[in-house]
Amino acid sequence: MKKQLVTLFFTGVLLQLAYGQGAGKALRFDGNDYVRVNNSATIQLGNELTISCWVYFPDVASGTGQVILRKWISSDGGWGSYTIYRNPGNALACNVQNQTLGSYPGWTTTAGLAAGQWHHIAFVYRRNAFNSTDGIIYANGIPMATTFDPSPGGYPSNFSIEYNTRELYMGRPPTAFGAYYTGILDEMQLWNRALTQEEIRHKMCERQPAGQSSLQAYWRMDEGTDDTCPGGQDVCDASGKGNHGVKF
Ligand SMILES: [Ca+2]
Repeated sequence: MKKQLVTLFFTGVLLQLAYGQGAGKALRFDGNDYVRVNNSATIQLGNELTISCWVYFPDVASGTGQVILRKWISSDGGWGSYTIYRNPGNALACNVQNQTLGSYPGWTTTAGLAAGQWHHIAFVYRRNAFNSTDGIIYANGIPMATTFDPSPGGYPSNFSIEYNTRELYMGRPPTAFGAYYTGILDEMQLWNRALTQEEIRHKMCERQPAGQSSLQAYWRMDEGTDDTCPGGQDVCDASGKGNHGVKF
């Protein structure tokens, strides 16, 4: 599909210089760009998940939460199954939600990430104790200190992440709040299990083979040219699960 905006372009040199991982190109979001991925059973990650990617923030964010990634539940995106935000001060905020229960337990890092350099980030959630220990946010393989907010709806023992057929978006906020993401993303991975710290530290610098049973989506963002994925889509899923995305 031909939906490219000129403001959505590619970089790659920075990443190679910064980490030498040979990750090729990345996707830059200039504040009105986003990627849409249609729903599939494989991106409904269950109640145990890991979301990881490389980020580059050009500055220190001051405004309301920028959406790095969110799988929508409601039609306006006000509810989302799982979300990663870039918050003011370049703090990271992650949550999981159940709209029916009115529950959205979330974790926010107490420190922000430095602007002008690459970081590897990961959000690991495992429904287990129904308290703060169920979520961990890593930066560069190290767990960050977080504050936990069980939400006004609480984090009840019947909590289950709510999933439906709504799309997943990278960069796009809900209609009513938040902001478009400004920055670069690369090597976004969705797993339907909680990776260990050791796994995160190993995988952050290695290319993942396709066909791993728990790797549900893997956007390497190396395409450089639109319409090159199966179905004429733009952001190819290298997991083998077919969750290709379209740029807007
Ligand atoms: Ca890449």
